[in-house]
Amino acid sequence: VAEPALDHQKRFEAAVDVIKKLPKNGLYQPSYRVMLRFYGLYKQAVCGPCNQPRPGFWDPVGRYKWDAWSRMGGMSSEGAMATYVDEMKKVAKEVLETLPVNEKTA
Ligand code: ST9
Repeated sequence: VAEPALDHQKRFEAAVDVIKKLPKNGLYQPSYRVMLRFYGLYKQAVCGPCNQPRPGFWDPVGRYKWDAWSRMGGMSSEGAMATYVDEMKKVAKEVLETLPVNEKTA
């Protein structure tokens, strides 16, 4: 039986890899909200809690990213990895369910 923490990490790495390999412009366009949610979980999993200063007025994108990361608070790295995988599965399921069925042959 595999170490549960290691298991989380493997699944997380696989999920990260899938997301990195998705085409930028596919059938499904995630909202900024969804992207920021994954971003926050990713940073928390990889870097731990956000302890950087919030970017200033001239970097609105940086501030959105910082906010998404900070929102994770003190969540553990393992918790962030597990949540990232769970939410990716949920989104993938939703996407696959809404894809048009155009292969009906019967
Ligand atoms: C489509 C296919 O339509 C339809 C069927 C698909 C069915 C399966 C669906 C699965 C759903 C998954 C949901 C997607 C949600 C998208 C989340 C995006 C975040 N995760 O190295 P950099 C950080 S597909 C989170 O410069 P890359 C990294 O730390 C059509 N964050 O860029 C850095 O921040 P900072 C839709 C990550 O490597 C910043 O991002 N296609 C991850 O060139 C930039 O990193 C898509 O949605 C990660 N895995 O790009 C494409 N990796 O600077 C989604 C890095 O602060 N993918 N970061 O350190 C992408 O947009 C990019 O691959 C990327 C990384 C942004 C995740």
